[in-house]
Amino acid sequence: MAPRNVAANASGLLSTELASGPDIPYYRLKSRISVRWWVVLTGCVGWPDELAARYRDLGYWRSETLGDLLHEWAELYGDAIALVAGPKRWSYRQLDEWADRLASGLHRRGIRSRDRLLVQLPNLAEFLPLCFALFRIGAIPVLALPPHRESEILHLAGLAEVVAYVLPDRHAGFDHRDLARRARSQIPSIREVFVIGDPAEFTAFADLDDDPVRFPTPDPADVALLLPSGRTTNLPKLIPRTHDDYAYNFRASAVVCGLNPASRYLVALPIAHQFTLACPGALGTLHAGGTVVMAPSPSPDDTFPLIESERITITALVPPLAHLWMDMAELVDADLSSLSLLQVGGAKLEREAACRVRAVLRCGLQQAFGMSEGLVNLTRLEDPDDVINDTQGRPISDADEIRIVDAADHDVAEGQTGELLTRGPYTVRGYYRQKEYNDCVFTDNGYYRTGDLVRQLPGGHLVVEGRVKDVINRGGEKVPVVEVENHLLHYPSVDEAAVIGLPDTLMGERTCACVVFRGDAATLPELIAFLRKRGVAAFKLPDRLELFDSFPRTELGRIRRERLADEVAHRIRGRPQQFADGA
Ligand code: J2J
Repeated sequence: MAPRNVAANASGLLSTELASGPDIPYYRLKSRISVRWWVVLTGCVGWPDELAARYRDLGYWRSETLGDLLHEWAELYGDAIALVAGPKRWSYRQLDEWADRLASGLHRRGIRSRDRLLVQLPNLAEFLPLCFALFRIGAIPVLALPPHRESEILHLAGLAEVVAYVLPDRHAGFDHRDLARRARSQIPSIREVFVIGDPAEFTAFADLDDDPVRFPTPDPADVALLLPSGRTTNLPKLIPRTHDDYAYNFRASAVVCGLNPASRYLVALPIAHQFTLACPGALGTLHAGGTVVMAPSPSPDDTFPLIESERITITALVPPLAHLWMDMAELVDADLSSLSLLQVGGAKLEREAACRVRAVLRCGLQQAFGMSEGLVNLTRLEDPDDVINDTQGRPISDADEIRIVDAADHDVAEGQTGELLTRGPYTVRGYYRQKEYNDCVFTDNGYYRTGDLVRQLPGGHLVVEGRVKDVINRGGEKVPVVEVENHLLHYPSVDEAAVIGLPDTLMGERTCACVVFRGDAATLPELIAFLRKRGVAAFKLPDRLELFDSFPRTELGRIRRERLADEVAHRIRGRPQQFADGA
């Protein structure tokens, strides 16, 4: 099979539901129960005091801030190379100084503690010092992904009331400054736009440089960053991650992956994604004293030469990219011998592909099943082959609590499939500014409802069997169906729209827009052009269009999506598969 267009598309990964409710000081609403609400960043939910104390006593949380951690690493690892991007390299000390100078420069431009900044950067060196500079000030990066467009950007910027937007001039053929113009005209809180490259009328990122000053250390229990979630069916919600919890997330992941100063991690997927940033990702590698190497894209054209020249030892991919790498490795003569571990996650890696990884790429495989909300499951380096091939790993922390429940929230019998609920020292207790939604997605005793259907093997490993949430997992990129449907409904002749997932050998799932038109039907290219114009990210565009006269509905009027999927499957059996990208 020819895996076309995968590298171009598999560079996002996330999404979710429209902002609701004002900035409510939750600690007032819930103060009767023993929950700590951060007074500092309003709209966030903390861990109960007793639990927070326990996590501290047991050493999961070390009361460190992410900004100070880089100082520590600079002390420990000094002149060792921390970061490589293109021909440039930075030692730990240089990275530390860069972050300090940037923090001063940002502060001079008015960035203060608890300010939120929308950071939308591809795999550029600047990403890391920028995040550390913000961590030091106590300002909070909101990490958008490079493929996000107007739809997500305006939503995230408005939801977090960001004061600034940091972006590249152009990336992947797209001029991000146009996006900045629209964001600045529509989001009144945006005061500054910092551009890496040609700034046009905005401020050049390169000018953010000033003599270092020390900032008051933020509270380690406070929010360090906000990540968009792929959990919900509409526009992204934001996940608050604290210094304490995030540090533990990448520390524990680095231990499971056996990272050490000789580790050389290739950032192939977008660095802004939780998998690439902290599982163990770039931050886990820095924690271990290793080297982080930026790849401009995950395509073999960019990554294979880097693996060879930089002697990469570990990297992370989503399944469609793992397929692409294997296909290419069989075709070209690339020296990938330094690679000792390939992590594959974001979507399920089928057994056949898992077996092929080791045979073709001649490296170890680790299956990863994580979520930006927290919980990370990894297979262990020492697990038997069958466990690595057939499971999506087990929790990285002995403090991770999981339950597998039926529709009535009762624990299923051992080995049975049910929805995975989880809580622990690095799993959030609530989305940012989402009081009502939080009441649905978190149980009264703080478990996060993942929406994933899993079963657990006696050794603790989980097998992902499906999902209950209405999100399509398109090769690791999460397509929120309601958001896309709402955009489709704006097309003049669309009467009704339902987006469903179709099974696909390469991507796991692809998207199909089922549409009832009034009057003239549009073609798929016409709908795609329309969605693009509305600022919908490329990975959310439908792969296929199917026309209906009307939708099957329940007595309550809800669309029967499973019937639609059956009908489309029936139609496909009658004619060859034809997706928008020609696959
Ligand atoms: C099946 N589904 C999977 C897998 C994720 C670390 C950190 C974040 C993510 C991530 C990640 C899956 N098999 N192996 O993968 O390793 C689906 C689940 C999950 C959702 C989270 C990692 N790995 N998923 O993917 O926030 O449905 O984080 O709830 O983007 O991806 O998506 P996201």
